[in-house]
Amino acid sequence: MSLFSIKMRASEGERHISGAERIAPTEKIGDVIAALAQRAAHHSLGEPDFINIKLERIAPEEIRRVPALAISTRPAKTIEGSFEIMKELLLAEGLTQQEAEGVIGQVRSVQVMRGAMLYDVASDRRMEPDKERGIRVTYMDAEESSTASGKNHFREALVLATKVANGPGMIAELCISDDPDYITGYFASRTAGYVRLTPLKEMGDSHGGRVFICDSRRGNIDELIKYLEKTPVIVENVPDQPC
Ligand code: WAQ
Ligand code: MG
Repeated sequence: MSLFSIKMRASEGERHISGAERIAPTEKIGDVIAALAQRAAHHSLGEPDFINIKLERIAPEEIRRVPALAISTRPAKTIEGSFEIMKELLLAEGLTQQEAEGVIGQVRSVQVMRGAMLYDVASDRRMEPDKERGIRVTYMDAEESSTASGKNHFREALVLATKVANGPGMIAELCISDDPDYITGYFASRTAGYVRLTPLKEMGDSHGGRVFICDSRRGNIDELIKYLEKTPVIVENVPDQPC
């Protein structure tokens, strides 16, 4: 049976409203398309006037399968407390105080981007070819593709974080949701796993972003970008809920 990449994006005029992606076997594509169309049409950001659903067949030999990162939660009393934990986790990955504070500053102050920043510790520079758009990770899904129309933030984030953590030269990822009512974010790395951090912002704040931290001495940056944007990855053992 063939596998298809299914991508949905919805907008109104220039404004992005919703986007999602799946990898599903032929027999499931009808259900997945229906769920994504529902999701696009009923979004809290408004009704789209353009919905694009694109299907591409994927060669089975191109697909990489990886187990989901181990999940944990480190709740804090305050937002600043969560960022302290984030800093501690960055120091444990070998970043210096200055580097750790630098990347946390970046994710806290970033303007709206479609993708993520890519920060290289070796050169102390951002490596995205397009700094306004960032690096957009695509072609990934959980082994059991969801046909629910609602967004499961946790599940989709765990899939993305697992793909990213397995990239060549990757050290860690920081994430704050841009959804105004979703205040839980995470730190992720191959060694620490997927560490949920909450609260990372105030309710009602629509600021969010991602930083991928890599080391160009440990992996080639062009290969990393190609892997993030193009290599299809299926993540195994993804639960529906954190525990
Ligand atoms: N590739 C790269 N960057 C992305 C992608 C992508 N596919 N999708 C989103 N981003 C960037 C973009 O800058 C967004 O503004 C930012 O990340 C946040 O994206 O365990 O909902 O989709 O409960 O708002 C965390 C779940 C949810 C924590 C994160 O992110 C938990 C979330 P959002
Ligand atoms: Mg969002």
